[in-house]
Amino acid sequence: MLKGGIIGTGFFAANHLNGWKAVEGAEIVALCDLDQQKARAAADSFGVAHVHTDAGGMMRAHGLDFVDIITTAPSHRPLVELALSHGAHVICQKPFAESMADARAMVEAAETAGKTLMVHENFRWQSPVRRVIELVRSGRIGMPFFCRASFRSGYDVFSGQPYLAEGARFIIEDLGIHVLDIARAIMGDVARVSAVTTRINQKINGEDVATILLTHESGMASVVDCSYATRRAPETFPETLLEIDGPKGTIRLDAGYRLTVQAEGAEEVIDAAPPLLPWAERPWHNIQESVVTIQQHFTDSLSAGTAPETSGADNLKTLVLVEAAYVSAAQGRSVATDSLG
Ligand code: NAD
Ligand code: 89Y
Repeated sequence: MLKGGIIGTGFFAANHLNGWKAVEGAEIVALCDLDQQKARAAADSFGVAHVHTDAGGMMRAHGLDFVDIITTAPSHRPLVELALSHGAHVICQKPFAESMADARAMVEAAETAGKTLMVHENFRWQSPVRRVIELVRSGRIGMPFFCRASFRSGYDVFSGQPYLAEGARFIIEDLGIHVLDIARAIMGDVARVSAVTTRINQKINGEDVATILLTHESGMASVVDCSYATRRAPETFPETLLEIDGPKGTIRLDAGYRLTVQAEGAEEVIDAAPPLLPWAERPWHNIQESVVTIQQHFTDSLSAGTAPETSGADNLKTLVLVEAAYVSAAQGRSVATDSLG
């Protein structure tokens, strides 16, 4: 049984704590938050024996195999480097870093330490999305030549996560990052990015609408469109809708997790709704289930000594799309991903 410690017991941490209880092969033995009351409340709710306010102190006290970092991006680099210096493997929430330089430094530090560093990039692990990824990888529609990955909602994310209203950057960095990662998982790595952004909600500082065109290394294209300013019914938060065309057919993931595969003259319609886990709550259950799946993948990767799919090194290729989208939107031009270092 791998022994883990959590750093950060804020808004999203209960999902991680519920998730770890379901994971085979790992357990959480200690929690840490700068705010002792929050850490204590989480420890009481989830039966975790040890509470800390200092991450280094937690690591010295418990000889942890791994650390699960559930803080916002500004603290990721110091905490990841601290965990690696204590010989722990790391799973770290997205967005991995505020800059490519910090992200690369963390990946290099993990390589030097010989430890696993994985990013909690969970949307590609949502079971409906995973079904689509596996269908594409199985060759069912042939080599895809087009993907649309779309996340459009009017859901109020600011009451649970007030920091999302404060930053100069919002939807690409917070949410688009997941949708860009899904496009990569389906269509492969990306050579060029073009983006148009706007802010509809004047009470926030960042952009809440982004329309992004990706040119993949294969030469094929994806459109990634995201909005938190879209009032429509049904409200699809937090579903990513997908449409992928290949030479042999089309795969669509529509609202309500309705998955349609039309290939070689036949049509299959599948109810791909994620299970509602006992502790989960609609509409978050889709995200909540993927937390368990990604944590199990991290644990299995550690046990097998293999690199996780959403490793830190892999995530650099998603993070660069975020950076490229902001540069493109600011400068009104398409941006080559390899021009960003
Ligand atoms: P939050 O601000 O509610 O909680 C973060 C907690 O970390 C706070 O309690 C804070 O005191 C603590 N903290 C910060 N620095 C610390 C340090 N050095 N030592 C110990 N504790 C420290 O944030 P949140 O809403 O829980 O989000 C955390 C991260 O999870 C964000 O990066 C967010 O983008 C991400 N998130 C991911 C998903 C997903 O589906 N993957 C969903 C929601 C949020
Ligand atoms: O922070 C975001 C995430 O990762 O998933 C949804 C979210 O909570 C709000 O956009």
